[in-house]
Amino acid sequence: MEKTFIMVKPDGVQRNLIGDIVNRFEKKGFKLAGGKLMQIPSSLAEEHYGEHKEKPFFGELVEFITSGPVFAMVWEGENVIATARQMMGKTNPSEALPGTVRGDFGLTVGKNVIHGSDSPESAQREIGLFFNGEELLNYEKNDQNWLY
Ligand code: DAT
Ligand code: MG
Repeated sequence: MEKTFIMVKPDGVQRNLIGDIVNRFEKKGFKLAGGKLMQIPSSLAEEHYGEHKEKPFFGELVEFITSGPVFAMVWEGENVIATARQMMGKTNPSEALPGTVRGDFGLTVGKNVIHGSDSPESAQREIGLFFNGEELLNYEKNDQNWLY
């Protein structure tokens, strides 16, 4: 089953949004494979956001994502990568629709509450950066027969 990397950013943790965000993915029917509260070291932040190294906002981005604890998660389910991006809303919260995480909770692109992998390649890469094998659980869930 497809997996994706989702992270509540430092602003979301400080604003008590972990529960709401986890709740959305749970209720949708996705399965939590792993999750942890962590403070990201600069080296990991720079690698995670490597594709943006040349952008003018790179320094700010790394500073922000390392500024406090994040809640990192792996969610599993059919089409979870693309569906999670829809549930997050557009990168700039001013363009994100109501009903999405960024549309409901964000105001500015610099503090947009949530990260989610944008493709199967980034999902695999990001899950590998943040989680080791033992931290990801493979288990049965009773709701699955009602979802698939
Ligand atoms: P996303 O997080 O939707 O995948 P992205 O990969 O293009 O968006 O950018 C990564 C993060 O960088 C984004 O969540 C917020 C920040 N960012 C993007 N564009 C920005 C900009 N123009 N100014 C400031 N920060 C920006
Ligand atoms: Mg991105």
